[in-house]
Amino acid sequence: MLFAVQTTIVPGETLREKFDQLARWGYDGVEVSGADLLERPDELRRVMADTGLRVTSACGGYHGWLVDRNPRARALAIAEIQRILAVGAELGIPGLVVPAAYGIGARAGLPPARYAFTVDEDRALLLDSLAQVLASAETTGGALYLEPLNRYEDRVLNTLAEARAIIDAIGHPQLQLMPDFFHMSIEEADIPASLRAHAAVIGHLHLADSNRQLPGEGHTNWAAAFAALRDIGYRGALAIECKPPADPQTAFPTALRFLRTL
Ligand code: LER
Ligand code: MN
Repeated sequence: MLFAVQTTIVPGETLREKFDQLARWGYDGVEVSGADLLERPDELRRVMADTGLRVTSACGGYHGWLVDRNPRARALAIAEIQRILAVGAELGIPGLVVPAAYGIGARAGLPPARYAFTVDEDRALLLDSLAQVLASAETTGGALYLEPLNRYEDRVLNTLAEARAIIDAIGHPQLQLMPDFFHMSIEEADIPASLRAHAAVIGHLHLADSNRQLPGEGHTNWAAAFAALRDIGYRGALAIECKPPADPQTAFPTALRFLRTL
């Protein structure tokens, strides 16, 4: 397993400072923003070559969403995601993390909540967007890691099972599942059981504890979760995406030591 950290939560002004910092702490890799691939691919290529750190993935960093009621915003998301995958494939970055949508509505579920959308319409938009992205990804290469978010951040995909249904409906090897432990701590009844159930399509993972702090700082049962990952033979990357710690110089090395004990 490769342990990575998102650049957004690592101290440093430049990509190089962040990569150097992660290498000093002993992490295996980095999750960059999709914006790095769109806006500074040459700088990223140089930093990757100089530090030897693996870029395990990109996450976000484009405009609009795959499910967006504004057609121009959805078209922009599709075009930028296609471009990120193409540049990523050139740089040897395996894939991009994409939620269906972020921050454009919740599915809180308690009465008397009412919604100005239907799940079927959202699902149709998602299937159409993914088909367009995958059509170009077949030529360029690069995987799409589909990420369910908790009900307060995304109204479309909240559970691994909901994302799996989309992945199965499309049935494309470049479309894979991206479980995030923070979202799972809200939405999954049994995290290890869900990881086992969807093992066949997991391409990447996000790490944060139940309170979105570093792994080891909340009440997630990490021993049980990693037992499941070991049992399913997961050999990919796990990228930390959490609230920036108050004391990064101590907290990030402590979290890595904790993860390695698992
Ligand atoms: C947002 O909560 C999140 O988990 C990100 O990974 C969205 O892609
Ligand atoms: Mn995430």
